[in-house]
Amino acid sequence: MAFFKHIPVIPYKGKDSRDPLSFRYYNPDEIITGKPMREHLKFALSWWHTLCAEGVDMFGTGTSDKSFGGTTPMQIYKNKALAAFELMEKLSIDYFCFHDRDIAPAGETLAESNKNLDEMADFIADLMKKSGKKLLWGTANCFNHPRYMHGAGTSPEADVFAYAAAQIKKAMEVTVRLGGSGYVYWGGREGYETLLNTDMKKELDNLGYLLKLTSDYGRSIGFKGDFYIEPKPKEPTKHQYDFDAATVIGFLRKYNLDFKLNIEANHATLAGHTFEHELRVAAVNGAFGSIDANQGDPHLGWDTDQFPTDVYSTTLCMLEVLRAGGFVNGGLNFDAKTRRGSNTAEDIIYAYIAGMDAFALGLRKAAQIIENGTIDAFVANRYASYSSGIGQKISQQAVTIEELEAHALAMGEVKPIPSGRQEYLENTLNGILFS
Ligand code: XUL
Ligand code: CO
Repeated sequence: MAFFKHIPVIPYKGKDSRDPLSFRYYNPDEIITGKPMREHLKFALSWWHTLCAEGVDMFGTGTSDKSFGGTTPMQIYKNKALAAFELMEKLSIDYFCFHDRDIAPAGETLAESNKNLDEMADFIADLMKKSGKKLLWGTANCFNHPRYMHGAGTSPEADVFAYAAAQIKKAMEVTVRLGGSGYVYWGGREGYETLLNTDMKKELDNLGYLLKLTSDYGRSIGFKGDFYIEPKPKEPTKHQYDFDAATVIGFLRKYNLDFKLNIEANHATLAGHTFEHELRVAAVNGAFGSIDANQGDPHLGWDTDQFPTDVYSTTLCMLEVLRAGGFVNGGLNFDAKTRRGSNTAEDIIYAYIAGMDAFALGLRKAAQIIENGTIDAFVANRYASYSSGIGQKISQQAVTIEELEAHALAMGEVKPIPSGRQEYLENTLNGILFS
């Protein structure tokens, strides 16, 4: 069964192509700095936006139908799966990501939901075998149902904690069964609205414990991939505990969790950071893992999950990825949806082409920035004072406070401090971007 019959397999036609159903920059098997583009980028389709989101917002109902011709719940979900694999084939996307409730309908009870999930996991496993497509990561949706209104691991109700643990256990099993290389925790409602009703310490301790219990369980059933927390500062709660990369790293250390981070562009900007800042914080802490690729709108203060088209941002992102050594178990998941008014099947295709080409161009440009070397050389030289003399001793952390004092007293005043050359560097970047 084909749902995108009129859409061909999207070919790479090069940068001068005027065919809107072609890639201009994404050439999956082309080698860039030693490996094929598809391995650098590891694009993933997000099941929830692509196969489930119908364009509902707080002012209106859906504008597109995602039942894919199905009439019963299981038929609808099977058709979603068929559509997902057709899309991945036509777009040359090698991976996908899902929440448990994206791939199978919730039942009346947890047991029934689990049964539906098992049936769909078998169905998807078969499609994976036939197509060679892979699971980048799985997760559990512990935020949508009313039972999670005060959180899952951070709920004041112990029964909710237990339900969430059981739901994550099952999602972990399905992720392992489908060979997932990652498991994501996005703390959907793990946060608070007012301190007046909140025991913050208990909530954080419980959240740490839920992550410990469920990730230990994942290891016990043979999960070899990475666990990730996906930071987000707000939305739906006023204050989410996983605020940003730095906050999450502190949390992981406190609760002794061996996790990495899944950095999302729009969450970074909601936290008042750039995307590349969050990636750098993850990398310098050994926690760079995976990416939710999208972009926000600077004029709207919420998580708009737009397909990423800002090449300046994709370039700086891919520069961080290359410098971090590339993806291991992670990849670029398009946690992005078409605008409510872009409601046709073609719009989904155009959106993925736009996002994939923006990242493919970003990768090409990031590789050029490294090859060009001007920016790296500038940075290395900027810190050259730490390579000899007193600076070298500081770098080696082998200096006494008295030695530093003697050095400062003897110098009189520090010699003129070199410029940071920000504008020159920004122009250097533009020179590479627009060459
Ligand atoms: C929500 C969000 C989620 C996570 C997975 O903002 O980003 O879709 O990526 O739960
Ligand atoms: Co996300």
